[in-house]
Amino acid sequence: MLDKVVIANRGEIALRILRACKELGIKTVAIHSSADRDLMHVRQADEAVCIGPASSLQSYLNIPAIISAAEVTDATGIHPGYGFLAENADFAEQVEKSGFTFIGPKADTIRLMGDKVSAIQAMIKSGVPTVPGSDGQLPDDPDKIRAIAKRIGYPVIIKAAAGGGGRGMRVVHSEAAVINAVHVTQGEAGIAFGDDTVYMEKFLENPRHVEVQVLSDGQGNAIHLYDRDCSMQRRHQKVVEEAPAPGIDPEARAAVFKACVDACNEINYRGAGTFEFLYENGRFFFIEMNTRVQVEHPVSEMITGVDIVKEQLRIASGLKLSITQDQIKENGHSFECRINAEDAKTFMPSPGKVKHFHTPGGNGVRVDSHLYTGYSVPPHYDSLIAKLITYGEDRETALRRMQIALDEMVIDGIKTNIPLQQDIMADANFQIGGVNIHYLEKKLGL
Ligand code: MV4
Repeated sequence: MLDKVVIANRGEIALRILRACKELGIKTVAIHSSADRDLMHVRQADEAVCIGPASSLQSYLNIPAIISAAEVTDATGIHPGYGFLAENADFAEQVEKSGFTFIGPKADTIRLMGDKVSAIQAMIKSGVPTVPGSDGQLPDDPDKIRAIAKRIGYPVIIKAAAGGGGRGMRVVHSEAAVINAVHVTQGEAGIAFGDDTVYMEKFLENPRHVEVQVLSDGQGNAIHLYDRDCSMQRRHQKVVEEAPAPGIDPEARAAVFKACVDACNEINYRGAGTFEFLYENGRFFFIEMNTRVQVEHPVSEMITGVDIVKEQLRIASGLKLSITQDQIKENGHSFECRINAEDAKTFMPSPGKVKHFHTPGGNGVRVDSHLYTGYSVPPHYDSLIAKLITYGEDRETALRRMQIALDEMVIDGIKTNIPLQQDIMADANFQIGGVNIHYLEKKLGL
């Protein structure tokens, strides 16, 4: 097992990783910016190193500073969490070249999935269903581009190969607009990512966002932890997630889970990963793969009993998965509400001092949060301050528990989106289940 791990992140996920390390008897090093000295996990880690000023670029994104911190503390592994450097293949490569274990996939795998064109091609090869599209980089010849769009059928969407997560995309409704849209997307991608490669897909008008959690030890053992529905989002920021995705045909689910596991074995995937799909009219269409632990991983833990972060640490230690597929049973239902330090109506960030923090509890309630009374939420980073997670033997029970937990939760001193979450939990269509990716923005009148 890894001896000592640098936690290259902050906030709730740093605390989540710290707790998993402690359970496994792994020593911990918190690295933090000068604005983050008072973070909960910094106090609780075995060692702490300040690696730079508040600005993320000079701290949590500063590769040499992070590797130096691993060197001076004699750490053996580095866990990147999510965001920041978690899907930066160059970081993973430099970590390994410096003699440390990167707790995640091999750099080449991160690179393969970071380029959405090569990711889609790998999925096609492994039998994962993809969106009808160019299945590769678009050619330069305008006649060929028009022919591809005609075969796919309008509307189509032009996406940057180096994009993802909603960046670098453009919808096209007619042949008259397609060539210009390709050129504009290429231009933007070249500036934003330094790579102007673009590809084309059929634009799905009203899909749900359903993703599949996998774990694979890179030693021939890959498993899935079922699906999550993350359709409740605004501007590509997820607001509520749940597991399993409700109302999906059991045969379609079984087929997509098998395809994801087969793909992990085919590419010899190592670590935790997520296959992102659009789901429309009973069918799954792969769009991207995330090669990190995700914010919403707890809902999958709740319905399977598997500790995803501990499995990440085991896999990185060279151990085999501690569980096989047939030892895992999908059980009950789980929701996660992301609690953000922001105005519930305007979504403006609301950093500041937490005057009082009271966490909800009771059967089936989990709170993943670094907050405590007296803590000041700094203005420099993401506004996620807590994840409120509930479990129930069925969806109704988990949802009711979430409503009760939201009512119990007290965060005084700063604004939070708890009122928005209460509105969503009371929404009749959300309660039925299976709303699409546009639902929340429409409800909010955007
Ligand atoms: C799409 C799509 C419709 N059709 N691709 C946005 C984020 C990125 N991961 C992919 N995205 C989309 N790709 C096709 N072919 C609609 C979206 C999309 C979306 C996807 C998931 C969750 C929220 C979204 C919000 C707007 C658009």
